[in-house]
Amino acid sequence: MTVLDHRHHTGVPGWMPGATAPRTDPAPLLPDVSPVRVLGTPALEKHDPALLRELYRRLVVGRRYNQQATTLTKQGRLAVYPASTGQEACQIAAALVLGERDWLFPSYRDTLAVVSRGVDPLEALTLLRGNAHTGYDPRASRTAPLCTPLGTQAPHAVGLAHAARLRGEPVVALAMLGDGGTSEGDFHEALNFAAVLRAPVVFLVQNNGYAISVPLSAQSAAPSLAHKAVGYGMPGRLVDGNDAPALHSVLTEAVERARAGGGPTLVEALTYRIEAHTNADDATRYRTEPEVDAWREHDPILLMDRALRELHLLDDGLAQDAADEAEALAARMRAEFHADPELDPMALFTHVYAEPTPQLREQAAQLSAELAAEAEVQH
Ligand SMILES: Cc1ncc(C[n+]2csc(CCOP(=O)(O)OP(=O)(O)O)c2C)c(N)n1
Ligand SMILES: [Mg+2]
Repeated sequence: MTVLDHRHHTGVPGWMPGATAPRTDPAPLLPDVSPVRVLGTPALEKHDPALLRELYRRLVVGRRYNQQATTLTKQGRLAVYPASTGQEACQIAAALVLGERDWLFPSYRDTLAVVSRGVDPLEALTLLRGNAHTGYDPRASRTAPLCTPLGTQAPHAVGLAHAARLRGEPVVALAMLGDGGTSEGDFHEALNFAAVLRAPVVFLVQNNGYAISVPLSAQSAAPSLAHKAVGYGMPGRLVDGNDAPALHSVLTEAVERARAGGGPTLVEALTYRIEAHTNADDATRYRTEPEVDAWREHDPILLMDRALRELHLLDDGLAQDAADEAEALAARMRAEFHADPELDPMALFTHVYAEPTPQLREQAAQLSAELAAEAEVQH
Protein backbone atom coordinates (compact mmCIF):
# COMPACT_ATOMS: atom_id res chain seq x y z
CA MET A 1 0.00 0.00 0.00
CA THR A 2 1.43 3.38 -0.94
CA VAL A 3 0.62 6.66 0.65
CA LEU A 4 -1.37 7.59 -2.47
CA ASP A 5 -3.89 4.91 -1.55
CA HIS A 6 -5.27 7.45 0.91
CA ARG A 7 -6.52 9.40 -2.07
CA HIS A 8 -9.93 7.80 -1.92
CA HIS A 9 -10.53 9.84 1.25
CA THR A 10 -10.10 13.11 -0.58
CA GLY A 11 -12.92 14.02 -2.90
CA VAL A 12 -11.66 17.53 -3.64
CA PRO A 13 -9.31 17.91 -6.61
CA GLY A 14 -6.06 19.77 -6.00
CA TRP A 15 -5.65 18.57 -2.43
CA MET A 16 -2.78 16.38 -1.39
CA PRO A 17 -3.83 13.23 0.41
CA GLY A 18 -3.62 13.63 4.16
CA ALA A 19 -5.47 14.42 7.32
CA THR A 20 -6.08 18.11 6.65
CA ALA A 21 -7.71 17.75 3.24
CA PRO A 22 -11.47 18.25 3.06
CA ARG A 23 -13.16 15.05 1.93
CA THR A 24 -16.24 16.54 0.40
CA ASP A 25 -17.30 20.03 -0.56
CA PRO A 26 -19.22 21.37 2.49
CA ALA A 27 -21.22 23.94 0.48
CA PRO A 28 -24.14 21.64 -0.49
CA LEU A 29 -24.57 20.66 3.16
CA LEU A 30 -24.99 24.23 4.41
CA PRO A 31 -28.44 25.35 5.54
CA ASP A 32 -30.37 28.12 3.79
CA VAL A 33 -29.36 31.60 4.96
CA SER A 34 -32.90 32.42 6.02
CA PRO A 35 -35.47 29.91 7.24
CA VAL A 36 -37.62 28.16 4.64
CA ARG A 37 -41.12 29.69 4.55
CA VAL A 38 -44.24 28.76 2.59
CA LEU A 39 -47.05 30.73 4.28
CA GLY A 40 -47.33 34.19 2.78
CA THR A 41 -45.25 33.22 -0.26
CA PRO A 42 -46.26 32.11 -3.80
CA ALA A 43 -45.04 28.58 -2.89
CA LEU A 44 -48.24 28.07 -0.88
CA GLU A 45 -50.38 27.72 -4.00
CA LYS A 46 -48.36 24.66 -5.03
CA HIS A 47 -49.46 22.80 -1.90
CA ASP A 48 -52.34 20.33 -1.93
CA PRO A 49 -55.45 22.11 -0.53
CA ALA A 50 -56.54 18.93 1.28
CA LEU A 51 -53.18 18.74 3.05
CA LEU A 52 -53.34 22.43 4.00
CA ARG A 53 -56.79 21.99 5.52
CA GLU A 54 -55.63 18.89 7.36
CA LEU A 55 -52.67 20.79 8.80
CA TYR A 56 -55.02 23.56 9.94
CA ARG A 57 -57.43 21.10 11.57
CA ARG A 58 -54.62 19.32 13.41
CA LEU A 59 -53.16 22.62 14.60
CA VAL A 60 -56.47 23.69 16.11
CA VAL A 61 -57.12 20.34 17.79
CA GLY A 62 -53.48 20.20 18.95
CA ARG A 63 -53.63 23.64 20.56
CA ARG A 64 -56.74 22.61 22.51
CA TYR A 65 -55.03 19.39 23.58
CA ASN A 66 -52.11 21.42 24.96
CA GLN A 67 -54.44 23.79 26.79
CA GLN A 68 -56.50 20.99 28.33
CA ALA A 69 -53.44 19.03 29.47
CA THR A 70 -52.04 22.17 31.12
CA THR A 71 -55.35 22.69 32.92
CA LEU A 72 -55.28 19.09 34.13
CA THR A 73 -51.96 19.76 35.89
CA LYS A 74 -53.60 22.65 37.75
CA GLN A 75 -56.35 20.30 38.89
CA GLY A 76 -53.81 17.74 40.09
CA ARG A 77 -54.92 15.20 37.48
CA LEU A 78 -51.59 15.26 35.65
CA ALA A 79 -48.29 15.37 37.54
CA VAL A 80 -46.55 17.49 34.92
CA TYR A 81 -47.10 18.68 31.36
CA PRO A 82 -44.40 20.24 29.19
CA ALA A 83 -46.73 22.03 26.76
CA SER A 84 -45.87 22.47 23.10
CA THR A 85 -48.18 25.49 22.83
CA GLY A 86 -46.76 27.64 20.04
CA GLN A 87 -44.80 24.67 18.70
CA GLU A 88 -47.80 22.74 17.34
CA ALA A 89 -46.71 23.08 13.70
CA CYS A 90 -43.51 21.12 14.47
CA GLN A 91 -45.46 18.52 16.40
CA ILE A 92 -48.04 17.73 13.75
CA ALA A 93 -45.65 17.95 10.78
CA ALA A 94 -43.22 15.51 12.43
CA ALA A 95 -46.01 12.97 12.86
CA LEU A 96 -47.62 13.50 9.44
CA VAL A 97 -44.49 12.98 7.35
CA LEU A 98 -43.91 9.47 8.73
CA GLY A 99 -45.41 6.34 7.27
CA GLU A 100 -46.93 3.51 9.30
CA ARG A 101 -43.71 1.50 9.36
CA ASP A 102 -41.51 4.43 10.35
CA TRP A 103 -40.53 5.26 13.93
CA LEU A 104 -40.90 8.42 15.96
CA PHE A 105 -38.50 9.13 18.86
CA PRO A 106 -40.06 11.95 20.88
CA SER A 107 -38.79 13.99 23.83
CA TYR A 108 -40.90 14.87 26.89
CA ARG A 109 -42.24 17.96 25.04
CA ASP A 110 -43.60 15.97 22.11
CA THR A 111 -46.80 14.39 23.46
CA LEU A 112 -48.77 16.13 20.74
CA ALA A 113 -46.56 14.56 18.03
CA VAL A 114 -47.26 11.18 19.62
CA VAL A 115 -51.02 11.87 19.53
CA SER A 116 -50.80 13.15 15.96
CA ARG A 117 -49.08 9.87 15.09
CA GLY A 118 -52.26 8.08 16.15
CA VAL A 119 -51.58 7.09 19.77
CA ASP A 120 -54.65 7.43 21.99
CA PRO A 121 -54.64 10.97 23.45
CA LEU A 122 -55.14 9.68 26.99
CA GLU A 123 -52.66 6.82 26.78
CA ALA A 124 -50.06 9.30 25.57
CA LEU A 125 -50.36 11.15 28.91
CA THR A 126 -50.04 8.09 31.16
CA LEU A 127 -46.37 8.70 31.96
CA LEU A 128 -47.00 12.37 32.76
CA ARG A 129 -49.75 11.29 35.11
CA GLY A 130 -47.09 9.67 37.27
CA ASN A 131 -47.54 6.09 36.10
CA ALA A 132 -44.25 4.18 35.92
CA HIS A 133 -45.20 2.71 32.54
CA THR A 134 -45.34 4.49 29.20
CA GLY A 135 -49.06 3.96 28.69
CA TYR A 136 -48.91 3.12 25.02
CA ASP A 137 -47.30 0.18 23.30
CA PRO A 138 -44.18 1.56 21.55
CA ARG A 139 -43.97 -1.43 19.20
CA ALA A 140 -47.60 -1.28 18.09
CA SER A 141 -47.51 2.47 17.46
CA ARG A 142 -43.87 2.56 16.30
CA THR A 143 -43.40 5.43 18.71
CA ALA A 144 -40.66 5.28 21.34
CA PRO A 145 -41.55 6.33 24.90
CA LEU A 146 -41.47 10.08 25.65
CA CYS A 147 -37.83 10.62 26.57
CA THR A 148 -36.93 12.73 29.61
CA PRO A 149 -33.12 12.43 29.63
CA LEU A 150 -31.97 14.97 27.04
CA GLY A 151 -30.76 13.53 23.76
CA THR A 152 -30.75 9.84 24.64
CA GLN A 153 -33.52 9.18 22.11
CA ALA A 154 -31.17 10.29 19.29
CA PRO A 155 -28.73 7.33 19.38
CA HIS A 156 -31.72 5.02 19.88
CA ALA A 157 -33.24 6.36 16.65
CA VAL A 158 -29.96 5.83 14.79
CA GLY A 159 -29.59 2.28 16.13
CA LEU A 160 -33.13 1.36 15.13
CA ALA A 161 -32.83 2.92 11.69
CA HIS A 162 -29.48 1.25 11.01
CA ALA A 163 -30.78 -2.13 12.17
CA ALA A 164 -33.85 -1.82 9.93
CA ARG A 165 -31.63 -1.01 6.98
CA LEU A 166 -29.45 -4.05 7.64
CA ARG A 167 -32.63 -6.12 7.55
CA GLY A 168 -33.63 -4.53 4.26
CA GLU A 169 -36.72 -2.81 5.70
CA PRO A 170 -37.51 0.65 4.26
CA VAL A 171 -37.91 2.24 7.71
CA VAL A 172 -37.07 5.84 8.60
CA ALA A 173 -36.64 7.07 12.19
CA LEU A 174 -37.35 10.66 13.16
CA ALA A 175 -35.85 11.93 16.43
CA MET A 176 -37.18 15.10 18.06
CA LEU A 177 -34.90 17.25 20.20
CA GLY A 178 -34.77 20.70 21.75
CA ASP A 179 -32.11 23.38 21.26
CA GLY A 180 -30.62 22.48 24.65
CA GLY A 181 -30.48 18.82 23.64
CA THR A 182 -27.94 19.67 20.92
CA SER A 183 -25.31 20.34 23.63
CA GLU A 184 -25.50 16.76 24.86
CA GLY A 185 -22.89 14.10 24.10
CA ASP A 186 -25.65 11.78 22.88
CA PHE A 187 -26.52 14.29 20.16
CA HIS A 188 -22.92 14.30 18.92
CA GLU A 189 -22.64 10.51 18.99
CA ALA A 190 -25.98 10.06 17.24
CA LEU A 191 -25.15 12.49 14.42
CA ASN A 192 -21.69 11.06 13.93
CA PHE A 193 -22.89 7.45 13.75
CA ALA A 194 -25.84 8.40 11.55
CA ALA A 195 -23.65 10.18 9.00
CA VAL A 196 -20.91 7.53 8.93
CA LEU A 197 -23.44 4.70 8.63
CA ARG A 198 -25.71 6.72 6.28
CA ALA A 199 -28.53 5.69 8.57
CA PRO A 200 -32.09 6.59 7.47
CA VAL A 201 -32.70 9.14 10.23
CA VAL A 202 -34.08 12.64 10.42
CA PHE A 203 -33.17 14.83 13.40
CA LEU A 204 -35.71 17.56 14.09
CA VAL A 205 -34.45 20.21 16.50
CA GLN A 206 -37.20 22.47 17.77
CA ASN A 207 -35.26 25.60 18.62
CA ASN A 208 -37.65 27.39 20.97
CA GLY A 209 -34.94 29.72 22.20
CA TYR A 210 -34.59 28.30 25.70
CA ALA A 211 -33.46 25.28 27.67
CA ILE A 212 -35.66 25.99 30.69
CA SER A 213 -34.26 29.44 31.65
CA VAL A 214 -31.04 29.21 29.61
CA PRO A 215 -31.26 31.25 26.38
CA LEU A 216 -29.73 29.87 23.20
CA SER A 217 -26.98 32.52 23.28
CA ALA A 218 -25.67 30.93 26.50
CA GLN A 219 -26.08 27.44 25.05
CA SER A 220 -24.37 27.47 21.67
CA ALA A 221 -21.99 29.64 19.64
CA ALA A 222 -22.81 27.82 16.38
CA PRO A 223 -23.95 30.13 13.51
CA SER A 224 -27.21 28.18 13.65
CA LEU A 225 -28.04 24.76 15.09
CA ALA A 226 -28.60 23.56 11.50
CA HIS A 227 -24.93 24.35 10.81
CA LYS A 228 -23.97 21.63 13.29
CA ALA A 229 -24.93 19.11 10.59
CA VAL A 230 -22.08 20.13 8.30
CA GLY A 231 -19.30 19.00 10.62
CA TYR A 232 -20.75 15.51 10.64
CA GLY A 233 -21.17 15.40 6.88
CA MET A 234 -24.93 15.64 6.59
CA PRO A 235 -27.13 18.45 5.24
CA GLY A 236 -28.59 20.99 7.65
CA ARG A 237 -31.92 22.68 6.91
CA LEU A 238 -33.28 25.78 8.58
CA VAL A 239 -37.05 26.21 8.56
CA ASP A 240 -39.66 28.47 10.11
CA GLY A 241 -40.98 26.21 12.87
CA ASN A 242 -44.35 27.99 12.98
CA ASP A 243 -45.03 27.49 9.27
CA ALA A 244 -46.77 24.10 9.05
CA PRO A 245 -46.56 23.62 5.24
CA ALA A 246 -42.87 24.68 5.21
CA LEU A 247 -42.12 22.12 7.91
CA HIS A 248 -44.14 19.50 6.08
CA SER A 249 -42.21 19.95 2.84
CA VAL A 250 -38.72 20.19 4.42
CA LEU A 251 -39.34 17.13 6.60
CA THR A 252 -40.92 15.16 3.74
CA GLU A 253 -37.83 15.82 1.63
CA ALA A 254 -35.56 14.66 4.49
CA VAL A 255 -37.62 11.50 5.07
CA GLU A 256 -37.64 10.65 1.35
CA ARG A 257 -33.89 11.22 1.14
CA ALA A 258 -33.32 8.93 4.12
CA ARG A 259 -35.61 6.24 2.70
CA ALA A 260 -33.84 6.35 -0.67
CA GLY A 261 -30.48 5.64 0.99
CA GLY A 262 -29.28 9.27 0.94
CA GLY A 263 -28.49 9.32 4.66
CA PRO A 264 -29.50 11.56 7.55
CA THR A 265 -30.58 15.22 7.67
CA LEU A 266 -30.60 17.69 10.54
CA VAL A 267 -33.56 20.08 10.47
CA GLU A 268 -33.62 23.12 12.75
CA ALA A 269 -37.09 24.58 13.22
CA LEU A 270 -37.23 28.11 14.63
CA THR A 271 -40.13 28.32 17.03
CA TYR A 272 -41.11 29.50 20.52
CA ARG A 273 -42.71 27.92 23.54
CA ILE A 274 -45.51 30.25 24.57
CA GLU A 275 -46.08 28.57 27.94
CA ALA A 276 -43.54 28.08 30.72
CA HIS A 277 -41.10 25.14 30.51
CA THR A 278 -43.62 23.06 32.50
CA ASN A 279 -46.30 23.85 35.07
CA ALA A 280 -43.44 23.86 37.65
CA ASP A 281 -41.67 26.81 35.97
CA ASP A 282 -42.20 30.60 36.15
CA ALA A 283 -41.12 31.90 32.73
CA THR A 284 -41.64 35.56 33.73
CA ARG A 285 -38.36 35.31 35.65
CA TYR A 286 -36.29 35.01 32.48
CA ARG A 287 -38.44 36.25 29.55
CA THR A 288 -40.02 39.62 28.86
CA GLU A 289 -43.65 40.14 27.93
CA PRO A 290 -42.83 41.99 24.66
CA GLU A 291 -40.75 38.98 23.57
CA VAL A 292 -43.65 36.58 24.15
CA ASP A 293 -46.11 39.00 22.50
CA ALA A 294 -43.94 39.24 19.38
CA TRP A 295 -44.10 35.46 19.04
CA ARG A 296 -47.87 35.47 19.59
CA GLU A 297 -48.03 37.56 16.40
CA HIS A 298 -46.16 34.74 14.65
CA ASP A 299 -48.45 32.03 16.01
CA PRO A 300 -48.68 28.88 13.85
CA ILE A 301 -52.51 28.85 13.85
CA LEU A 302 -52.78 32.57 13.16
CA LEU A 303 -50.36 32.33 10.22
CA MET A 304 -52.21 29.36 8.77
CA ASP A 305 -55.67 30.87 9.29
CA ARG A 306 -54.68 34.09 7.55
CA ALA A 307 -52.97 32.38 4.58
CA LEU A 308 -55.72 29.82 3.97
CA ARG A 309 -58.50 32.41 4.10
CA GLU A 310 -56.63 34.51 1.53
CA LEU A 311 -56.64 31.52 -0.82
CA HIS A 312 -60.33 30.81 0.02
CA LEU A 313 -59.31 27.41 1.41
CA LEU A 314 -60.78 28.16 4.83
CA ASP A 315 -64.07 29.70 5.89
CA ASP A 316 -65.94 30.11 9.17
CA GLY A 317 -67.70 26.75 8.70
CA LEU A 318 -64.47 24.76 8.41
CA ALA A 319 -62.91 26.72 11.27
CA GLN A 320 -65.96 25.91 13.43
CA ASP A 321 -65.73 22.20 12.55
CA ALA A 322 -62.12 22.15 13.76
CA ALA A 323 -63.04 24.06 16.93
CA ASP A 324 -65.90 21.60 17.63
CA GLU A 325 -63.61 18.61 17.21
CA ALA A 326 -61.10 20.26 19.56
CA GLU A 327 -63.80 20.84 22.21
CA ALA A 328 -64.99 17.23 21.97
CA LEU A 329 -61.44 16.00 22.58
CA ALA A 330 -61.01 18.36 25.55
CA ALA A 331 -64.31 17.13 27.02
CA ARG A 332 -63.17 13.52 26.67
CA MET A 333 -59.87 14.33 28.38
CA ARG A 334 -61.68 15.99 31.30
CA ALA A 335 -64.13 13.12 31.70
CA GLU A 336 -61.49 10.40 31.62
CA PHE A 337 -58.92 12.18 33.77
CA HIS A 338 -61.37 13.15 36.47
CA ALA A 339 -62.03 9.47 37.15
CA ASP A 340 -59.47 7.94 39.52
CA PRO A 341 -57.21 5.47 37.72
CA GLU A 342 -57.46 1.83 38.70
CA LEU A 343 -53.92 0.75 39.39
CA ASP A 344 -52.52 -2.62 40.37
CA PRO A 345 -49.54 -1.98 42.70
CA MET A 346 -48.07 -5.34 41.60
CA ALA A 347 -47.60 -3.86 38.11
CA LEU A 348 -44.54 -2.13 39.57
CA PHE A 349 -42.65 -5.35 39.02
CA THR A 350 -43.64 -6.06 35.44
CA HIS A 351 -41.42 -5.05 32.52
CA VAL A 352 -38.40 -4.47 34.82
CA TYR A 353 -36.43 -7.57 33.87
CA ALA A 354 -37.26 -10.40 31.47
CA GLU A 355 -36.44 -12.73 34.40
CA PRO A 356 -37.05 -11.10 37.81
CA THR A 357 -34.04 -11.09 40.15
CA PRO A 358 -34.30 -12.95 43.51
CA GLN A 359 -34.47 -9.56 45.27
CA LEU A 360 -37.36 -8.39 43.09
CA ARG A 361 -39.19 -11.67 43.67
CA GLU A 362 -38.75 -11.21 47.41
CA GLN A 363 -40.00 -7.62 47.27
CA ALA A 364 -42.99 -8.64 45.14
CA ALA A 365 -43.89 -11.35 47.66
CA GLN A 366 -43.62 -8.82 50.50
CA LEU A 367 -45.87 -6.29 48.73
CA SER A 368 -48.34 -9.00 47.84
CA ALA A 369 -48.54 -10.09 51.51
CA GLU A 370 -49.02 -6.47 52.64
CA LEU A 371 -51.82 -5.93 50.11
CA ALA A 372 -53.51 -9.15 51.23
CA ALA A 373 -53.25 -8.12 54.91
CA GLU A 374 -54.72 -4.71 54.11
CA ALA A 375 -57.58 -6.29 52.17
CA GLU A 376 -58.26 -8.51 55.21
CA VAL A 377 -58.46 -5.47 57.54
CA GLN A 378 -60.89 -3.69 55.20
CA HIS A 379 -63.24 -6.68 55.17
C1 LIG B 1 -29.35 14.58 30.53
C2 LIG B 1 -30.24 15.59 31.13
N1 LIG B 1 -29.72 16.71 31.71
C3 LIG B 1 -30.53 17.64 32.25
C4 LIG B 1 -31.88 17.47 32.25
C5 LIG B 1 -32.79 18.51 32.89
N2 LIG B 1 -33.55 19.23 31.86
C6 LIG B 1 -34.82 18.89 31.59
S1 LIG B 1 -35.46 19.81 30.37
C7 LIG B 1 -34.04 20.71 30.19
C8 LIG B 1 -33.95 21.78 29.14
C9 LIG B 1 -33.93 21.24 27.77
O1 LIG B 1 -34.10 22.26 26.82
P1 LIG B 1 -34.32 21.97 25.30
O2 LIG B 1 -33.50 20.82 24.86
O3 LIG B 1 -34.14 23.25 24.59
O4 LIG B 1 -35.84 21.47 25.20
P2 LIG B 1 -37.19 22.27 25.53
O5 LIG B 1 -37.53 21.97 26.97
O6 LIG B 1 -36.96 23.71 25.29
O7 LIG B 1 -38.21 21.68 24.63
C10 LIG B 1 -33.09 20.28 31.10
C11 LIG B 1 -31.74 20.86 31.23
C12 LIG B 1 -32.40 16.30 31.65
N3 LIG B 1 -33.71 16.06 31.57
N4 LIG B 1 -31.56 15.38 31.10
MG1 LIG C 1 -35.57 24.62 24.04
